[in-house]
Amino acid sequence: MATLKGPGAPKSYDGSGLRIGIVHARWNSTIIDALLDGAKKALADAGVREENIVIQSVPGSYELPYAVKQMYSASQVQSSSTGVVGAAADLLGSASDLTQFASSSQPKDSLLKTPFDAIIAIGVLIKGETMHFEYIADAVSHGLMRIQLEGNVPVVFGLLTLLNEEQGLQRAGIAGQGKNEGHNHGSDWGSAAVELGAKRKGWVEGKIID
Ligand code: RBF
Repeated sequence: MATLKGPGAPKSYDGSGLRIGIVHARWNSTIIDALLDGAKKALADAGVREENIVIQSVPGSYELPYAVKQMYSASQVQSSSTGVVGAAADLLGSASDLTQFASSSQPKDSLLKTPFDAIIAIGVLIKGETMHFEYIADAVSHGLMRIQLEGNVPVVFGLLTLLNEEQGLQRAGIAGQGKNEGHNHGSDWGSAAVELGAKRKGWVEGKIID
């Protein structure tokens, strides 16, 4: 039976001018690796160039919010020849949407040094016997939301909060004997990053892109 769940048929957005960051945890790496592959494939399918995808890993999901925040700051430093923009962004916190400083005259096919248009945070939390799961899931969810609202950059929520390993295999599309059952949510996250990145570029210029 067809399912009503999920983001629906994706509209296509042009990712060729976008720079996307991915930060992923290394805990539960089999599931992480599949999700990462799914996200990268969706980015490539939307035209995001490989050299404009910057990937960084951290030990566990708890490290994701801080790493996302610093990755974004680093990209702002890179976009400014003096490094002042990134430093200022760190100091200004919520007041900082400094994308207007990015060079918009760069050709689409070059290596971008602009601030990330979106960042995908990927982590896999599996419930254990203690309360760790609840604390980490809650802290990371709130942390990532805070970064996107205060930092003014789309942060895609790629955190799976699972009751068992099987749920993760299903959500990474690697369940079953053939390791190909389920749906890879990483691919949705890649599409979401391109859509939000493209829309954000419009919003910054006062345009509403459908
Ligand atoms: N990190 C994850 O990304 N997924 C997990 O399922 C996970 N489970 C953890 C369970 C325990 C008991 C502990 C102590 C840590 C766990 N972490 C997990 C790591 C956590 O996100 C973080 O990297 C460490 O606590 C260091 O800050």
